[in-house]
Amino acid sequence: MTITSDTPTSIDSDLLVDGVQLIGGDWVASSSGQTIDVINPANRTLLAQVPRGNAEDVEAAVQAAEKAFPAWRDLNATARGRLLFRWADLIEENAAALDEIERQEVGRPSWGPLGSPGQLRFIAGQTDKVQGVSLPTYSPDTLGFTLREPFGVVGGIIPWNAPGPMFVTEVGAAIAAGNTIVMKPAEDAPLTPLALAKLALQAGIPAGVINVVTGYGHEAGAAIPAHPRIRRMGFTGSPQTGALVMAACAKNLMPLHLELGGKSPQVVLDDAALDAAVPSMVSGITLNTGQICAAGSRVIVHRSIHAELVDRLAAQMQTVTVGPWHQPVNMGPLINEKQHQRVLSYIELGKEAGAEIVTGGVVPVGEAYGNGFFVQPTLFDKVDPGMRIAQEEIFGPVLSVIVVDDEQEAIEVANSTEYGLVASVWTQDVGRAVRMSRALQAGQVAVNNALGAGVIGGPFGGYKNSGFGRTMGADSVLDWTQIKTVSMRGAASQA
Ligand code: TXE
Repeated sequence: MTITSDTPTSIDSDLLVDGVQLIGGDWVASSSGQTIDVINPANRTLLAQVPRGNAEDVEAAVQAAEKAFPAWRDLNATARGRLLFRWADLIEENAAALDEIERQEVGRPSWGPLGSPGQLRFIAGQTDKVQGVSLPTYSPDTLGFTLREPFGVVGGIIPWNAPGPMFVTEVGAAIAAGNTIVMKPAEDAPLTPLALAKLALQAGIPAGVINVVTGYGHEAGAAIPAHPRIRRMGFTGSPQTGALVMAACAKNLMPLHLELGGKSPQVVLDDAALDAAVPSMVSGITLNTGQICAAGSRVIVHRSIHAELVDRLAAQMQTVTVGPWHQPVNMGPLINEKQHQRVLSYIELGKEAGAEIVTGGVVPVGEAYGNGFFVQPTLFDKVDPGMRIAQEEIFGPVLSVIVVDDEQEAIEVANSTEYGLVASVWTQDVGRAVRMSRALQAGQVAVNNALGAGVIGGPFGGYKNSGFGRTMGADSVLDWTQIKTVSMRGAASQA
């Protein structure tokens, strides 16, 4: 296929928000008046500008969220749910426009119909299922029960790799529980979150319930966990930034959940059905150019099928076409220069450590790739479990193959990183699948699939350094509540 460079240079959509952020239902500039350019990473053309928000803007957003909170908290749960369902309907109706915005700012080919409305509907259905329990009491004159209540104004910080789904699931769960929120999207991909916030207003979610302050992490981002009147936080991003956010929360004694990176193992046992496994494993590391926290970046394979698997993975990877997002390609560019350098330097590290490149490992050349942050999907063989490419999150389309001799060794290698987000196992034996599902240290285990996709309402989150707390499922809504125990008796009761 011929790749050409006729990448569009603008977004033609009513949902595009340019130059403003959302505070209390108003679209406003930053108090500094400064802006940040948002570019298409396939060709570095300017898509829009967003305000360079700061602590002053976060303060304004907190005030707007405080104003909106009492009425939102007191709205009955059915009515709150109905507004979230309406938001999901609008997201579905505008799926094509949202997909175009997200594709252009992230630089990826279409993922097809967005999963966000389904996840949001699941969350919307939880609003009237936030329940307490009745409790035993020492005296029959007393009633004891718990209430689950929102925290008040909460904050969220999300990354750039899947800005739409992350915005919807974080905001959806927080407001389903009755909180009002101040969100800070990533500076590289704020346009989809702003478009989604616009749809939330159209759906009738009141002004001030969702506020979006755009800007850099060290400015607008840092101001959120540092804010004394924000009561809880959700953060998705790198472990390093997650630790900074957690330290800032600690100063304010603010609880939070963290969804950090991964180094997901793909354990391929000797009875795996390779015809299905190979395409799935390759798409698991090339989807979104490998910039997915769940990406299955380590293949841990039984020695008896190692050679065959490597041949098949290489052949499959070579069918992945790389190019500008609008082409019928499978894989777009990386998000930015920093990420490009990071991935290329990990490829160098792998080579220096003695791993062998089977395919890829280079930047594609040609007119179409001139300005974009492209890299070919890369397969490393002869990887030792201790190598940095086998231990650290690369966040790019780089797959490392590690050979093992038995199931026990596979488990040990799979569990040998600091991460524990997703783990896949490929086998036709149910007994082995059960054993592996229990033994793998990960928040999600996927049997005969990569990425752990296909579940609606599955709680998503990490073990070990991949984080704590859960997004997406019913538990995510409960995570945004605090529990109050009430004991109650008549005024004249003696008990
Ligand atoms: O992440 P950051 P970056 C991993 C992945 C990637 C690496 C670096 O390995 O290569 O992280 O990516 C905001 N206070 N993941 O630098 O810094 C920032 O503005 C408050 C995995 O983009 O974590 C953005 O909104 N906020 C991950 C968000 O944090 C701050 C997805 C994430 O940026 C801040 C992304 C600060 N001091 C990267 N500094 C996943 N789990 O999917 C930055 N931010």
